[in-house]
Amino acid sequence: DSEVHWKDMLSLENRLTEEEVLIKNAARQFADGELMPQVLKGFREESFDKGLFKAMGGAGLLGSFIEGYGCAGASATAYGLIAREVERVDSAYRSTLSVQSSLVMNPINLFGSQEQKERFLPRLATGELIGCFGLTEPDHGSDPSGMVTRAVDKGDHFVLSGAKNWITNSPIADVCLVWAKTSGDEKVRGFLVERGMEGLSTPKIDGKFSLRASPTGMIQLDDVRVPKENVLPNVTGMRGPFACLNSARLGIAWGALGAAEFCLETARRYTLDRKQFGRPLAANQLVQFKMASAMTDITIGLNAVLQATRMKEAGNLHSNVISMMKRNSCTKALEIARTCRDMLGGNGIVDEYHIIRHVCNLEAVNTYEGTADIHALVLGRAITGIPAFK
Ligand code: TGC
Ligand code: FAD
Repeated sequence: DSEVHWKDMLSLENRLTEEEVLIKNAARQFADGELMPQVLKGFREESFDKGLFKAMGGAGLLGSFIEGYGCAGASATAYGLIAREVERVDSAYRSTLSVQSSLVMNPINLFGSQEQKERFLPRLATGELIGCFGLTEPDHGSDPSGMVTRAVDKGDHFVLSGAKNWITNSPIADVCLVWAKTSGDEKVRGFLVERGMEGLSTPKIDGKFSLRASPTGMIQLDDVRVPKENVLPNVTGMRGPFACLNSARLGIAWGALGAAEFCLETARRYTLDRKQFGRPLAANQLVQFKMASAMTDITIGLNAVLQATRMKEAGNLHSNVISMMKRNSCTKALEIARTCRDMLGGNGIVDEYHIIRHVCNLEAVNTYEGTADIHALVLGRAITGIPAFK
């Protein structure tokens, strides 16, 4: 029918496997049934129900691309489809999913010892444990390799000191994956810092106008003693955190377009129903033009990210492509959300219509995991060979 036609003009759905379609449908059902009913309260009151982790885990959404340890072992595309469905509701809930799956479970799976995998992965998969990822510091955001958080080798343990800033879910996390430089060799390593370790504190950042439905905080490390069995043994250098970001950024590239799809569908319904000057708003050329542009960006964007996740599955995806996808999806989604907000007039700024919430959220999504401009510079380096950020 015509509705399916305008929503999927390049037949993306036909290029999904049967399993991916099932996962997508299950994620949609979960997002509508479990997330949508609580999002207004979550955003208004900056509240987050920890039970959400267990619900996501129960639905098989956490670490979905990992084999074993209670995870689904599904494709990279399936992970993207889950992100798309969850972010239709709210970017903060997709953030929760991204951090737990790509930034905490993924590095433990890729770089952890067998003992670490068995100790952490099954409970992170069920949502019994909550993880967070500490890379950004107060003085190092876009340039994380300049980090100053240090780990001093004391024989059977390390002593960690420093601070991480802007950390999704740090205030409620049971385990914080902290990236720090070890004294002596000055190499970056990953440390699994557990709640209860002396000297660890995770204060919440207040006053956010974006991603209010998930807590963001700091990780403060005041001479925290971390046993050696909590160091990720199989990675050193920035390759560690960047491998995590490559996975998360691709999920965001799918997810942000999910938010844009929701905004377009809402604006379409609204402008078909609302009449001004005696006819539906949707009958105006200006309104149709805006919706045509939004639909074009969403369709092309989704098909591009599908191609990228298929390249990842085939093992030939370069991180420059991930930069292109992350930047394109986020800037386009933000622009679409703003335009759709405008099409709802006064109602566009009311949270019950949801679009203003997506606008506010997408501002942060456009900034975190590498800002839109930083990803442009990555592409600029690919084109010219000159790293402009150095
Ligand atoms: P530099 O820091 O000099 O690079 C060091 C080494 O890392 C390699 N590398 C990568 N490897 C794989 N994939 C990538 N995407 C990589 N990017 C860099 C690089 O090749 C080098 O290797 P080696 O062996 O030569 O030492 O970095 P660079 O000069 O290559 O890149 C600079 C820049 C600006 C691109 C990078 O620093 C960057 O991406 N900055 C943005 C910072 C960022 O994304 N932070 C994210 C924090 S986490 C977060 O925001 C979570 S929000 C989650 C949520 O709530 O959903
Ligand atoms: P800055 O690096 O100070 O950048 C400020 C501005 O300057 C930006 O517009 C940027 O594009 C521009 N800029 C910087 N360098 C250059 C340059 N060389 N040339 C041109 N322009 C430049 N981090 C984590 O580690 N874990 C998390 O879980 C996490 N969650 C987050 C959640 C939220 C809600 C937010 C807002 C951030 C989160 N972050 C997290 C941090 C995020 O990754 C950083 O905010 C981001 O990388 C940008 O760093 P910054 O905020 O320090 O900005």
